[in-house]
Amino acid sequence: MPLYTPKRSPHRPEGFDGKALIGPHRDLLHDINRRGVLRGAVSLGALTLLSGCDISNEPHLQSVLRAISGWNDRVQAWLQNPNKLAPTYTDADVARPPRFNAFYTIDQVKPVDAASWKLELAGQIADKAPWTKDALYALPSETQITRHICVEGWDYIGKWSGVPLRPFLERIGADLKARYVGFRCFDGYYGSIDMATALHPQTILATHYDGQPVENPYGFPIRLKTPLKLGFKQPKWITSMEVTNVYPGGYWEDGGYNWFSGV
Ligand SMILES: Nc1nc2c(c(=O)[nH]1)N[C@H]1C(S)=C(S)[C@@H](COP(=O)(O)O)O[C@H]1N2
Ligand SMILES: [Mo]
Repeated sequence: MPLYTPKRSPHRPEGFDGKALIGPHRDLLHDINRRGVLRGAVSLGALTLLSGCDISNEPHLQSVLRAISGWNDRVQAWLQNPNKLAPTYTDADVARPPRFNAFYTIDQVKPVDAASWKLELAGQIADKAPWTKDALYALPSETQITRHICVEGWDYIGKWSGVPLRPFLERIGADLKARYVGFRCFDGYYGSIDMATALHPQTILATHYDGQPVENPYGFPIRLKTPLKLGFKQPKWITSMEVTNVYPGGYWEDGGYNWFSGV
């Protein structure tokens, strides 16, 4: 028995007719592909696959496309910036509480036991000793107020604090020339990012939201936070981290979605 019941299936719904549906959205899709930030054609099928969007639900589909298109615009703006820093916002913009999402509903979220929880390390890392929550929470921390964007067609501004990934990788003796950093999660979710994103100053292992420890539905005790990637690239309730040259894939990516999904 799986622990969690997926709220959507990584398969095309029966009777999927991409051509008929694409009509009214042709311009938006064309726009997204022309700007090409997603690196590879975005098809309506891929979008519905990821978002679990009911493709007969036109308003929803439209909002998904708009969210991606808007995100593309912002990404373009960052690319003009030599430091490639994502925009940051003010305290007044912060959503309280944050908005929950997972591949199952919030009532199915299982508690992580703080005392027995450990961050396991694997792959091209010199010091693979596991980390306790207290040891991680004691490391120097940085705060960012950035926008979280989910391909389902919504976003919010959040205030996340935590351990910047780069100095953490250096500290544990990770091979910074490896290609991927992969994560496994308490709920069976998994994901991976490219090393450039892992080393970016706005990529952190978030321990706090709005000054309080990250609450359970949002990934206690640590979750990845980076404004350079879409929401699904930011695993919550991380239990292990691996540095590797072997493509680790991800929960949605293995269902056919764009792995890069970011800057
Ligand atoms: N472990 C785990 N991490 C996950 C997910 C998940 O289902 N399980 N969903 C992802 C998606 S699609 C989004 S949009 C964000 C939502 O993060 P939030 O609940 O903090 O807003 O978590 C991401 N990380
Ligand atoms: Mo998401």
